[in-house]
Amino acid sequence: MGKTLTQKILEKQLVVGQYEQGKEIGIRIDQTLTQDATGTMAYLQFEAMGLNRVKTDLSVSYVDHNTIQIGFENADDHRYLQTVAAKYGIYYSRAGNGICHQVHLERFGKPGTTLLGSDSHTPTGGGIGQIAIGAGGLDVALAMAGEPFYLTCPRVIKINLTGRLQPWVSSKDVILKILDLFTTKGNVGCVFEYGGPGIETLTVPERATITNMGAECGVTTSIFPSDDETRKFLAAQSRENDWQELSADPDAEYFKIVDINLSELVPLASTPHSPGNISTVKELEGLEVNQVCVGSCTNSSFRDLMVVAESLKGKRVHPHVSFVLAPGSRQVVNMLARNGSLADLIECGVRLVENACGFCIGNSQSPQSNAVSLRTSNRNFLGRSGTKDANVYLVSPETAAAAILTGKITDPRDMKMPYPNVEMPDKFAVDDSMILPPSDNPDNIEIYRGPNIGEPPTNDAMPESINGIVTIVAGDYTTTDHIIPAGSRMKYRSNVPKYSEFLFEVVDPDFYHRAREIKESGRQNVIVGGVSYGQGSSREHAALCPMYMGVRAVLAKSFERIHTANLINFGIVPLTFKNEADFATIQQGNNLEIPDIREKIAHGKPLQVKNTTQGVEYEVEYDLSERASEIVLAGGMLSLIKNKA
Ligand code: MIC
Ligand code: SF4
Repeated sequence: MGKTLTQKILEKQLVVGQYEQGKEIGIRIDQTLTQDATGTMAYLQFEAMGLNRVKTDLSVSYVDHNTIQIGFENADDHRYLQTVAAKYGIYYSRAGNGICHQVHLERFGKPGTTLLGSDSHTPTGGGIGQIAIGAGGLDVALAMAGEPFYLTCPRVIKINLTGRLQPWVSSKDVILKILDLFTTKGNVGCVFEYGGPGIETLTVPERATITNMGAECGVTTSIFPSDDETRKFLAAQSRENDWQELSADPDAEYFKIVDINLSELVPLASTPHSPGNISTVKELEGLEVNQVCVGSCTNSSFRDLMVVAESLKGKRVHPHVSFVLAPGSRQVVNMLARNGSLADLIECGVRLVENACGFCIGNSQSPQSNAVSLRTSNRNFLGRSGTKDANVYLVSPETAAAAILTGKITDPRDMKMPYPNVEMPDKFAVDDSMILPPSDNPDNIEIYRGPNIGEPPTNDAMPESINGIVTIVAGDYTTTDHIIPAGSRMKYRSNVPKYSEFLFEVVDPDFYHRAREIKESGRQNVIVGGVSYGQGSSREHAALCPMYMGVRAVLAKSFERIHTANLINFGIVPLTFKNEADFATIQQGNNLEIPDIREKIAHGKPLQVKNTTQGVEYEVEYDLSERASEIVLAGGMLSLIKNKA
């Protein structure tokens, strides 16, 4: 039987276990990336491991999230990151150089290798034929220390592309179609592997848009073969030597095959407040738009911004629309400047902002109250834009361009404009001067630590029994943006006690006070969640801050992959209801006892939960490998490492 591309790469990298669907495996990681918002904690954890240098082939530290710099905290963190990178053998991409995923694709991504990134959109690298996976910062720190990365050996789903995209329909519409088919839940442990004749019609940046936003389906990663298009892209980035041809065997067996005919796709949009709520643009037509934001790691390539620039050339932004553009990288903006498109955009009335995450993470450009905001980014969770009652729609650059001109949601195919034919350049404007290599004299580097940097907190071992209180009953699809907001709060990422004050701020601003009271009374906090708990980002603070507040268990209907791993890494046990109907019996403030939890997890025995307030008792389940049980019982990975030392 032939092999999928995923299997070929994972088998090559396998260091623990056997390639068997559903089993835990450990793989060697070739490359890592971090960004500043998750990176400070990741490097503090790396430092705590006591190594002199990273053990990966390549590690890159990007600064792209917290670049607004209101107050000293962000700039101090950047300086910390720069000195750590210089000392430990890490490349440092300075603020202003661009968004980690875009820059990594341009300058470092290598077909056939593995990349682990402390950001959930790391699968962008799948566009170039890399197995690129998002993870919590601690897992990335461990990978930098040469440890294997553990994952569930995936079920590989083939997405078979046929046909060709029609004018004004683009790769964003492909991934929105996939979100429509697969939704944001139920895909844990899967990989989307693309194939079929349609892939030849897509360039690497278009493929990367698709693999980037596969993250919203909750898959482990997404990957395209490495073919002649990949070679051309790498050659245009002056990196043809990094190319190798890679594809699945023709007789590879897949868990499932889903066909998508590109020729039949139409412009689509995610409607508020989930990337999985899909409508056609036609269905939304006429809705007045207040803001259009173009950029983010999903849609900020040269191709995407050229489509927008060409569509707007010689025209003016609609008077009711605020048009914001955040280019993906310095390379992209440089090329737009050189070919005159930047001037076209400025003439049109763009509000040009830094090459960074910016609006996408809600640290700037929050729209007005009740706004309709069209964005080319990948997440429209409640409150993420910084304006809680805003309605954010996720669209393609083409649909964004139409709304910039008309002030309404408009099907771009009806604009009666010629479709911009953007050719991929033979040579991109390569200039790595904003990527600083590590120091040749690491001993001379002193690490800078501003007052915002605290020690990463650790946890105590799991108690014999849990005698806890339900601090919150969170609903279905609770995302990490609900658990701990980013935006203007993100500057406290290096200061866990302070950042913890904002836990569940968007949905329940009193959470912190209740949790503190319970913790101070010597009881444990227990979080109860619905379906797909922990969707979205990789931010480990969604586990680290609850841990700091004394949360010991999360009991949910189901969990998403990265968040589960983060909970385990910080000594919080993820439990699921054996019978989902038991969820309805729990209320905030109930006493929950889990007797003999230590002993039972250690021996893999079933766990009983007693709700002594409601007088009910039932079984809950957990799916922990031997390795994961050991971590949870020790009180998290750092405690385990300390115990072993
Ligand atoms: C996001 O898009 O939500 C983020 C901000 O990039 C996060 C990482 C973070 O919270 O720092 C992600 O996607 O993992
Ligand atoms: Fe940055 Fe947004 Fe991409 Fe996250 S999704 S890495 S915040 S651009």
